[in-house]
Amino acid sequence: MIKETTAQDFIQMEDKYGAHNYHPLPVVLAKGDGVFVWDTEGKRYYDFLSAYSAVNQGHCHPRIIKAMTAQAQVLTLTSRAFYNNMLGKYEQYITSFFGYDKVLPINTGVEAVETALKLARKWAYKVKGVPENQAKIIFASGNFHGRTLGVISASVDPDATNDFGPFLPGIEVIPYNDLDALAQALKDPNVAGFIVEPIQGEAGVFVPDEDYLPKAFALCQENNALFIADEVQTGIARTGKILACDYYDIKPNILILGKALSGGAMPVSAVLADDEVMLTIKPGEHGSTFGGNPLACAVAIEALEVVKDENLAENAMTLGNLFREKMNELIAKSDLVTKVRGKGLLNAILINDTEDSDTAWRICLALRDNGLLAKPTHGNIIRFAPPLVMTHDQVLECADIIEKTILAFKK
Ligand code: IF1
Repeated sequence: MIKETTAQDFIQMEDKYGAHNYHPLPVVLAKGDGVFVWDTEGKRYYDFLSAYSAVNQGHCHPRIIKAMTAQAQVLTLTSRAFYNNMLGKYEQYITSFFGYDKVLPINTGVEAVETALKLARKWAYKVKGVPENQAKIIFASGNFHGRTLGVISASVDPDATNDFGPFLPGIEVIPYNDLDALAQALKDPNVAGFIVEPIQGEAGVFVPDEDYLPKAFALCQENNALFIADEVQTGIARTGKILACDYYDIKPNILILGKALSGGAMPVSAVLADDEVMLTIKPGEHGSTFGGNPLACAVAIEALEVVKDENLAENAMTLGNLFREKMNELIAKSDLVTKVRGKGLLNAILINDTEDSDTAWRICLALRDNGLLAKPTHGNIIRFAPPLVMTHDQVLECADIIEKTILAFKK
């Protein structure tokens, strides 16, 4: 009799054969469809993490999978050594979709961030006239832009930086949501740009003051510095608009996208900019083997078409308001939850405990038992970010699950 591989077996295999660079919630998933995922025992859960906003369109969206499997049987990768019949079509589509002259296609979010930083430096030397190797880039404290040595050089999180030094020079970190600090930093004529998340996801879904982003954008314009928006997590309809920057009518000089650009089917990221910035990089100065591969082009076009056709931004806006309304009702009933914050369907609740407590973790274990998967971003903050294809009734059902779990929870 062949022994059935149990969930515990899968966990032990990962422990034995995989790097220990994560601490996953103990659940082993085997299937995803829309807002649901199923574990190896067939138990169904609402996915309230959406792979950190990569499956905004829902797990295994049929249109995206159809486009992917069709292209996969024809041509997946040519490398950029040659032209192909998908890249130009995708480039025309995505630059028109977001309103930019050009796109530099890449793969993961952090590669897109690194690409944006290289573009900003190149522009600083070639256009702004910053002296060689003197370019500076301003980051916001509490940022999360990925895991490469370049971007962790701007991190203030010890877990992201300990024992990974030395770090990249030419970086200045200022407080998030602080316009005076930005104005002061921009006085340096060698500043190439300011990179910022419209909402800081990993930091705990920090929504800045309403005037922060528009005034930050204006300060950058006044000081001839590039405003660089990292919308890897907030983009693609997550916050109730196609881009979080759309709330403020600002067009970033450099726009960074990832995650849901593929609907979670495969790594697809992109950097968009107008010619003055984008054409500073010449042939042979930057690239990637898989950047803009035909399979990614087919997937990304369909993923964006789904966002448009299914009105996912409007849905995220409406259901996000409903979700925060229900969380505020819960806050009135429980002293365990003290605040809810977010925009659209990127939200988080604050738990009444210290950042180093395991309360939020234990609440997520209880939520798992009640059929909803979420993960803390810190010991006292739980992020709630379901796929944007949720229905009104499903949001109400999930709010009930969260309320039931919180009210029954013993610290
Ligand atoms: C993990 C965090 C979220 C991002 C923003 C760039 C990237 C990310 C605003 C890099 C990636 C992911 C990474 C993922 C968990 C998740 C995350 F917890 F790590 F911080 F969402 F908040 N800019 N965020 O959020 O994109 O290279 O990963 O494609 O497990 O590290 P990537």
